[in-house]
Amino acid sequence: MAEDCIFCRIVAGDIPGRTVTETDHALAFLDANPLAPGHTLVIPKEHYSRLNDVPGDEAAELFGAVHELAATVEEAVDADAVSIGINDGEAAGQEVPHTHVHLVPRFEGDGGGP
Ligand code: DGP
Repeated sequence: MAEDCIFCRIVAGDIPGRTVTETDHALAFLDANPLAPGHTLVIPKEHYSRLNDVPGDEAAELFGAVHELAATVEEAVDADAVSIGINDGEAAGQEVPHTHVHLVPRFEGDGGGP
């Protein structure tokens, strides 16, 4: 755990996160600043800054959770599609340096996305 990491603090239960689901090594919770209703973040529970820092087995679990959740998140808010993305590094727009996958429900004509 990184003491000053907001996502590590959510994993630890120190600050509230609206959990969607969790596995041994991955946690999914609702984004506090959603681009659309149901915007979900999926993170490794361990602190890794960038995707490439995540060990392969934990990355497989992370993307297994993404795979399972994509349709669930879409259906939960009656969306038409879902955008799945990672801002991997500051220059890519990563603001929270604990790697995370965005699942953003999309609606016909919404013009949005990560
Ligand atoms: P990115 O720019 O890819 O690093 O996205 C960071 C996302 O994290 C952004 O959509 C807002 C979200 N976020 C930031 N702080 C918190 C928080 O304390 N709780 C939750 N649930 N989401 C947060």
